[in-house]
Amino acid sequence: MALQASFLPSALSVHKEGKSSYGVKDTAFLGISLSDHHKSDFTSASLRTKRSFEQKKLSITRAQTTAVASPSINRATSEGKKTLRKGTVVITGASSGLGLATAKALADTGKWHIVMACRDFLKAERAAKSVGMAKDSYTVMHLDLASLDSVRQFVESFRRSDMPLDVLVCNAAVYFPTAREPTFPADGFELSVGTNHLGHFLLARLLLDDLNKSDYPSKRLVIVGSITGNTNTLAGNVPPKANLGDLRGLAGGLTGLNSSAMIDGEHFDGAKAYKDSKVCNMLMMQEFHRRYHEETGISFTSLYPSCIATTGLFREHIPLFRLLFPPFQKFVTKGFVSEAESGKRLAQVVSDPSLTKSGVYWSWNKDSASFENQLSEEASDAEKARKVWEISEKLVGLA
Ligand code: NDP
Ligand code: PMR
Repeated sequence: MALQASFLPSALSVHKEGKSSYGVKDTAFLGISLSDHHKSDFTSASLRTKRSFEQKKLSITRAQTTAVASPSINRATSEGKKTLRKGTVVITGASSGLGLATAKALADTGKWHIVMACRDFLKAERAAKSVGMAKDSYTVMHLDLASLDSVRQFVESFRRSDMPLDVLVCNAAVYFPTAREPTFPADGFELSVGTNHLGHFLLARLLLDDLNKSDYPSKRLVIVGSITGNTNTLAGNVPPKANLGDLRGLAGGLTGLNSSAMIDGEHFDGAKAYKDSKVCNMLMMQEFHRRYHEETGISFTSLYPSCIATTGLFREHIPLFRLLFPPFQKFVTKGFVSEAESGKRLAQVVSDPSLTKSGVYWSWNKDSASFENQLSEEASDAEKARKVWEISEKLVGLA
């Protein structure tokens, strides 16, 4: 055990005698247990007039925005033909990895204003600068998805900014593969499902109205999914596998007190909690589609951008994993994709006129061509989606 405490990470820990598997990981290194657009010139009949955008500072929430040029622009070509104003996209977790690369890809088109909805204001500002995003192409606004209050305050701040909402991208996520015990932030939900699923669920539900009001030709809600939540794939069969079970833990509030911290009511497993949260993300995308697509015309989509093995998602993993995971994905599974390429893929789902179909889980083949992928049985279970929706509504205070 001394080894374990000193340099062996918990993911490599062996079963303690006489103890249940609680806090003991089956997933060791690489899953082998060692103990065992944009149609640029859309014309729009109803173009918004240019709005001024005030700089706001909310002292309580630290919600901050930087002064930016108005995202709403009407252009007139030399022939007098009106062209599309800039779209406004909110991207959660745009301070690193996929979110940042997507923000950069969209900013580079000059056709999008990016609201970087991030928990660390300074980090997001620095990140935007480090990738060379033009100052007037983005606004940083504070959002901590682990806090329902923060989600509500973000929505208020966003509304006060008077920007339209054309696309919302639920991208942020946390992953705690080596955690031996669950963490419970203010609202009391286990941190990974709380952040990745419940925070986004509340955000998307609250912003649905705003999205619906947009006069943009293609309004979209994109919820980032993953292959590891889909057990119809090899990657999804690396233990621990996603499984929401009968949702008894979720129904119990994921508090770890009188109920489990896990959706299926079983012992805590950080890697499984992440994968379960991705199943929720993909189920919610489809449930949004079933409930709102016809009525609103909003496209609800999810995607697996391929394995971006270099991102901050793996920051809590053991150093050996972080060292070997990128070459493993590059040369063995060949599922690797660079952050820049993944950003282009998500940017397509945000803005490409050919990817407007709703209810789709997008993936890309080896030639970087997008295709409609199949979700696993559980991730496409409509009855489960309805139940997750209803329980989640109660947990976040919407029902
Ligand atoms: P990163 O860790 O690089 O990015 C995650 C982002 O989420 C960061 O900006 C982080 O902020 C933010 N975040 C975390 N917690 C919160 C919170 N409480 N409130 C607001 N923002 C938060 O990981 P990736 O870019 O890899 O992950 C992005 C998405 O891609 C995730 O949904 C992930 O599931 C998905 N994905 C990733 C794959 C991969 O191979 N990497 C493969 C398939 C899907 P901060 O910078 O402050 O830490
Ligand atoms: Mg996985 C085609 C094979 C493939 C792909 C595309 C991925 C993607 N992985 C594949 C295979 C394997 N992986 C195999 C055979 C193993 C066992 C050696 C393996 C292991 C593994 C581990 C330990 N893979 C992982 C981990 C993680 O900790 C990552 C994870 O599950 O995070 C939740 C991960 C991933 N593999 C992927 C992708 C995309 C991930 C990151 C997961 C995500 O973002 O959802």
